[in-house]
Amino acid sequence: MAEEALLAVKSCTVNLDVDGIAKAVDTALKAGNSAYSIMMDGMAVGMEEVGNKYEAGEYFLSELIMAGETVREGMQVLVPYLKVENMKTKGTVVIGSVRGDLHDIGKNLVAMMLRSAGFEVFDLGVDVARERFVEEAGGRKANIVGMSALLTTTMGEMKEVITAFQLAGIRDRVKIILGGAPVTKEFAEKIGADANGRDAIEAVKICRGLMNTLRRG
Ligand code: B1M
Repeated sequence: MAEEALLAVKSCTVNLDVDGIAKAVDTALKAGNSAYSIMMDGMAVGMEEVGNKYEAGEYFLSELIMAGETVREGMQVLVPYLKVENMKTKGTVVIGSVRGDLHDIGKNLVAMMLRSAGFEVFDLGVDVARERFVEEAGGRKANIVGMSALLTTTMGEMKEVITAFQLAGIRDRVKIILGGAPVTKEFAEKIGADANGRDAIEAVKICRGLMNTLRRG
């Protein structure tokens, strides 16, 4: 029953059923699936298939856009189920998709998970200029800056953002975590980031760890 309901969420995503996904997500919750599992094993797995169809020439840009809308609808249903652990803020995170990158589903997922883990999150959205990362992180006294990139062509911008923090003289004040499908641990190390998160769960674990290093340091 629970497994079947997850499959229905996945199939709504693959079939771009923007009108049906809210009901499918609700059914999956009632069948006992966690909000996180519905996101990862339902919608994210469906997205993977959408990507494959796009690569195979079966889907085009309009279908990718619809898939994004479908997941957004599904996520709305899940927001109240991602409970905040307790009221005390674990730390402040400024997060965004880097300049040139319009992908935000994974970044939104990370932001949602961080919020539900008790972090205060300022989501700058997509196509975020390096200067804005610096301004917002400085102004909001952020502990952590999170950058997301889904394109091999926008990964390079992550290095530029780090350089902008160095030039502004505040690189030492923040920890920087990267994420997104093409980003690797090696790349993160090479460009001088503090960490790379493979998925939203790992991102939360890393941010907790980074907060501990900041407290100790
Ligand atoms: Co585009 N797209 N897309 N796309 N798109 C990909 C990424 C692509 C792999 C598809 C493909 O060819 N198979 C390909 C990139 C190829 C490459 O660079 N190697 C691609 C392309 C080429 C493009 C365009 C160039 C297409 C065109 O215009 N011809 C264009 C570029 C636009 C731009 O950004 N400038 C484009 C546009 C779009 C849409 C806007 C239409 C839409 C995005 C809608 C939206 O986000 N609101 C879209 C979509 C939907 C996809 C796919 C199908 C799905 C991405 C997704 O949401 N995945 C994608 C193919 C794929 O990934 N299978 C594809 C689900 C999501 C949960 O996973 O984002 O990886 P992900 O996030 C994960 C982790 O990566 C990690 O945690 C998340 C949860 O586990 N993570 C972090 C992410 N950010 C993190 C930050 C962290 C830590 C972890 O810390 C800060």
